[in-house]
Amino acid sequence: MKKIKQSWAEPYKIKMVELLKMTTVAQRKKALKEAGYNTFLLRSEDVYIDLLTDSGTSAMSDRQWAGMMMGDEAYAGSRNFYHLEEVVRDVYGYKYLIPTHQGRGAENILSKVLIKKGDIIPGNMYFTTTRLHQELAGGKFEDVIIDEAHDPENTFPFKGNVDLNKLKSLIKKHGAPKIPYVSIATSVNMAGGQPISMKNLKELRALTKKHHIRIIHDMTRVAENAYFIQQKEKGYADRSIKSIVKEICSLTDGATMSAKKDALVNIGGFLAVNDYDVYEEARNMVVVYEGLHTYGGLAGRDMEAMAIGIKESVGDEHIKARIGQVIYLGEKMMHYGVPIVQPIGGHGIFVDAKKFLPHIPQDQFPAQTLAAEMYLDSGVRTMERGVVSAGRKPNGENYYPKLELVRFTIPRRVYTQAHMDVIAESAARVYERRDAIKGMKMVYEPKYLRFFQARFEKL
Ligand code: PLI
Repeated sequence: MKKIKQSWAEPYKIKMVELLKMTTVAQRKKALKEAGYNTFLLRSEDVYIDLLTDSGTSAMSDRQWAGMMMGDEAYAGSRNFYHLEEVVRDVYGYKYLIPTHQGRGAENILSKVLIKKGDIIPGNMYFTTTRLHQELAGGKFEDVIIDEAHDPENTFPFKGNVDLNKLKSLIKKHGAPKIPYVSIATSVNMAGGQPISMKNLKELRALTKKHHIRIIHDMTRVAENAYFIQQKEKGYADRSIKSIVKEICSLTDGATMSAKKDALVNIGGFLAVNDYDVYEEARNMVVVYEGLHTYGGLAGRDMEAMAIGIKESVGDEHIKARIGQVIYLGEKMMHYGVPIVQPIGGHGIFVDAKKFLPHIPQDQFPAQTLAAEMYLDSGVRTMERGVVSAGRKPNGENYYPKLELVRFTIPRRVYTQAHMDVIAESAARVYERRDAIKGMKMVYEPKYLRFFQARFEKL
């Protein structure tokens, strides 16, 4: 008998729906012009399928909503804080917890606590807010990700890995005391949601231990990284996502978390560390920037939803369906010949805009242009992850990243497979008419994180 394949499917059913507005091409043309061709400046009402980000856009479960009703809104010592602390210890294993309003709140505090002027912070590719906080604290980020990560067509399964030789040269050049920590992201966002392997992380732990350098983990998408380890790394096929997540965390000294991604909440984040001294200083600082250390800018109900979301986020069936949907979209786009970053990553499909629009030079913003064209075609909102996102160096020069990508980010538990079909077909239509697409010029550039608010005009 022929073996019939077993498809993945969502481990939930839909209890409530949000109706979407359909728009015409003429309406989208107008909306796009008003938004300065920046998809961040569109009104969400004018968007049909919103793939801008997976941050804060996931659907909460009925249990999380029930948790919201159990918020203890005391100024100090909220019950929900203690629940969250217990869950963070159980699921991730970090000792001390400081809640923050979102990930960058934790990055700000951590950078201020650990970085001194002139310090070097090596990491497996930059992330926008993370690097900016490191720079604002007086540090300099140095990319030590493996070269494969900068090549969209390289299919190495762990493109989030650290090149240990690059790190060794940095230690040699600057000396370990100048390196307060190595900044390690699981599921490297800017590389296309690419995972780091457990083997690489273990080797990194051994090297950093030798030099007394901390590893700080950007654990925003740690469960998604764990899925790739389970699927692709030798010795992990029979391990649960939960146990892999805990093992990853155990190889690091502390973490910043944007709970708006993996942890399935609309707002929230935290800093978690094992070192009491770091905790003490961060706890002191959180009251300046975020709020008391038992709420850190969050309502009690937000902390409760986060605690429940963290538990759901490490479910094997949840992650299998979550990444199954991303892979479904990616394979469909590849079927139409659309050039995407490979292997398919955890939180979205990253289209290679340099390859999609080879006639548009990087300083005419191919990825920004393509994101605008996608919206025009179908009302699907995507995001630029290229030269605009990369921004400028502290000396004012532009960063020119090798990767010039458009991110089709999939919110968790929000869209259906039929939506994925519509998205892939729209990308295919834009690809068909790619030769006629012209680039853009930037007409307004904000000082910080320019991709959020920059404005463009068509050439
Ligand atoms: O958006 P925040 O402040 O909660 O978190 C910042 C942040 C830190 N690290 C990583 C890897 C992120 O992806 C991240 C935020 N990402 C956004 C907003 C995104 O659209 O990918």
